[in-house]
Amino acid sequence: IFFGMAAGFIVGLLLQFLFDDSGDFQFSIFGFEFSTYDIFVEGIFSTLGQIFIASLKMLVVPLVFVSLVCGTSTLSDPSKLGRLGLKSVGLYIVTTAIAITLAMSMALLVSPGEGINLATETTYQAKEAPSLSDVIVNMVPSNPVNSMAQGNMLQIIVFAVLFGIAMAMTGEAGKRVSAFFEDINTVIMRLVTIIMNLAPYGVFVLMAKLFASIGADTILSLAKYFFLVFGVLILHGLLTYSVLLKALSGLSPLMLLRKMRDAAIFAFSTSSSSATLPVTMETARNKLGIGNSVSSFTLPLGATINMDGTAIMQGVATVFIAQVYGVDLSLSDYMMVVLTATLASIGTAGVPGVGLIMLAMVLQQVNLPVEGIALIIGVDRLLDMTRTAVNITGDCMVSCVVAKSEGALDETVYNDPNAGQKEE
Ligand code: DAS
Repeated sequence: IFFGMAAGFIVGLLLQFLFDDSGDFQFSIFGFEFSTYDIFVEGIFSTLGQIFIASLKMLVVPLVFVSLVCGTSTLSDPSKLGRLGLKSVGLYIVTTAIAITLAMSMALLVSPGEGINLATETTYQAKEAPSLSDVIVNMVPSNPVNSMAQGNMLQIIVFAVLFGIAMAMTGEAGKRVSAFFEDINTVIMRLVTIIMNLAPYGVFVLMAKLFASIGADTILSLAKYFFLVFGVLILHGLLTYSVLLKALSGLSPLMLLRKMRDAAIFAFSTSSSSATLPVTMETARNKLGIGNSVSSFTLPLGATINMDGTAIMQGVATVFIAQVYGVDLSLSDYMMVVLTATLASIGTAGVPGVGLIMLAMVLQQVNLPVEGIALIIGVDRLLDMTRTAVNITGDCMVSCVVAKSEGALDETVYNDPNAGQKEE
């Protein structure tokens, strides 16, 4: 997968160089105008990339529902579910709050927005975000089939947990249904590994398409903002998670980072936590030794509500936009940003670009001009890829801590550097 990513990056830059300097090669067949750029980048790479992402997303709803039903029904006592919920949601909120506080402090140190007065001709139309009470009411699925059809992750999680608890309480019938779901789960995990075999090619086309089309000049004009977000993401992903994992579970941080490589590359190339979920769950189970009863709950939940990387972008972007528009934020404004961004991440699913919608909410909260988002949209795609990789790493770090505390982590698997590698 790594070589697929590297090859895509090189081919993408080559295509960008080829097209930029020698201009696009136009030709017509039977009166139809064609251009090599359209055929290669917009045509082949884009289409194959979309097929790859769609094939990953195809598995998300069945995998989350079935593995969560299995995970919940095998819980010895439902009260364990309450503990799981409290521990995971609690840790997710804490890591997100740390992330955005770190981001804003670094931004205030570096002040990326100073001296920039980019005129923004385009305005950004903010989408209204649900209030917290709406989010809670919306968690209960009025029609579970519809929730699955729409891919409403929180509703699927609620229905699967209730269904699993009911199964655990239904004696013989429940045991038969549970065995049936276990078999389906095995088949779906097999599907995940089949699709993962396509990964090198899928990652290649996604990277080639991106690096053939991203404008290098956009990055230069926002270099300070771009590299500050990138730097805080790496700092949080490597340092914060390592300190928390070591302190809360005693597990080796290096082993976690080493085993997250494939899932992180998936997240980086797809920019979607939910599309990466099948790979994250396969990693948790086969490489980190996390029991299904924990990972089937904490990972889908994490992909939906835990977005530390996104919170980091929001922290830096808020300071950046305040500085560009010459607005001085007070300490209470910064506290409001931490609270809003932490709660905002609970209400939005893990899909590409959701970070910008949440950023609009945060900016509105502190009366900053939402159109400031137009300043950073140009470089957001690359940052989205990096922060999605941080998002899922945070999900796995918390899952390890929770699993260890619940005695549901197999440390021989966790400490085995080759665990979960495909049989040679
Ligand atoms: N791409 C989002 C995710 O899937 C993160 C974001 O948009 O910031 O996690």
